[in-house]
Amino acid sequence: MGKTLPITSRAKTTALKQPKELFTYTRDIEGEYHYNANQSHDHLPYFYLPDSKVDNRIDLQSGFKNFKKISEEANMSDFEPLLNAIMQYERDEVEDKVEGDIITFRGIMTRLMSIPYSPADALDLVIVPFDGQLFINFNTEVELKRRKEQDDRTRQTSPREKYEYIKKCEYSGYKFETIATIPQPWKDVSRKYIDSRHKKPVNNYEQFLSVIKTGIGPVKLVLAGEVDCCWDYVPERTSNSLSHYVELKTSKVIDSNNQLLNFEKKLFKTWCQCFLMGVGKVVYGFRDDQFVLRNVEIYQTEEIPVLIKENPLNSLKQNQATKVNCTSALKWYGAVVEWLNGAIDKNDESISYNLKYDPVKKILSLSETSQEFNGRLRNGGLLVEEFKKWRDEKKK
Ligand code: 0WD
Ligand code: CA
Repeated sequence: MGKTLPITSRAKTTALKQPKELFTYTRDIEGEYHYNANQSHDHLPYFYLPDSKVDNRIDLQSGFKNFKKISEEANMSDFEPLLNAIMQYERDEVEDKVEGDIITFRGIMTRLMSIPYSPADALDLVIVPFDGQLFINFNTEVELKRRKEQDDRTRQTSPREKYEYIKKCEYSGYKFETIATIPQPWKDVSRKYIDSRHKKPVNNYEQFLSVIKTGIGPVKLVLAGEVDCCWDYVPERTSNSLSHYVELKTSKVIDSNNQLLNFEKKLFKTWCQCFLMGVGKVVYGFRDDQFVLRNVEIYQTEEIPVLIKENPLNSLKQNQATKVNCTSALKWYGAVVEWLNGAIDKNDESISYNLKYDPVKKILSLSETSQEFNGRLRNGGLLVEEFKKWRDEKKK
């Protein structure tokens, strides 16, 4: 039996809980995960990029050939470390299991939230009910295949220079992270480190992950997401640390109305990403066609909806149809989360679900799946035996 939700659905209210950090974990340069309990904020980088550095015309493509890049496969099989981290948190820090109706990655909720404004992007998720909670991940096999096909298509249909340009755009985002952050607070970092940052090899293995609790309407969520860096300091009560976090982004300098509208779409997605986790600030590095960093702009997450709303280009008739609206996106998100929460029996562990967004029909559909996602370790696998055993023992 299938259930559907049209993308025109909106919740009536958008009562939101302020997100709070529960705990953090990290991935190191070898791809190993560490649950570091209280010390893990030591691994959170700090933002440091004075204007005088930007004036030096930093090259965001240098070192491209030496990019230490994690494979999509490895990056996607990362549900297990989250479960391990939850297990350690439950064992070492709290008496009970972590509270929440839905447990997933922030990136997945960002994708769901932005569907009405990216209606051409398909999405395939897997939902596994277990122990009164819904665990949600990408349907990794489908998602990996889609990404690979997309990459092959670009490679085959565009000239080699164009393909390389696209790859360099991706690289420049990680390069910006490397040149805009320092590993410790400024007072603890040597001048030498700061002055040679532009030569540091770039990788996307290292991640600092924050696991937070939040809620919309009656539904409680636990979300895990990557945090790029810290603005100033991590407060003593680390549950209040989210507003001190920063999301780093790069984009092309804006020099036409069309580019501005494009940027606004990106800014909207970034807002979803940060808003969902309570990340306080966004820093955009703007680069030119030669990948030279030209200027840097800082946004407070909470001011972004206003900026988007007040953009004069939006009142032009031809732009009305595609106009992004943060409040409406939030109401859509509320509708999706409430629908999922009501449609699935969280205690019936015999059924797993597929949640698909179909870009042709423009609906979200939920269907029971015969595939075994519960307990499978490989692609698409979600819950692992150790986690299930841990929770089962807790119940006794
Ligand atoms: O299927 C899985 N098991 C999933 C794993 C689903 C969702 C996430 N993850 C893992 C990935 O390692 C992901 O990188 O968790 C990490 C963080 O999750 P998230 O914060 O929920 O992811 P998202 O919000 O989509 O992206 C945050 C950052 C990105 O920053 P930008 O500025 O590009 O939004 O995570 C990084 C990237 O820095 N990231 C990746 N790094 C390497 N390979 C990838 C990727 N494919 N995707 C995102
Ligand atoms: Ca980023």
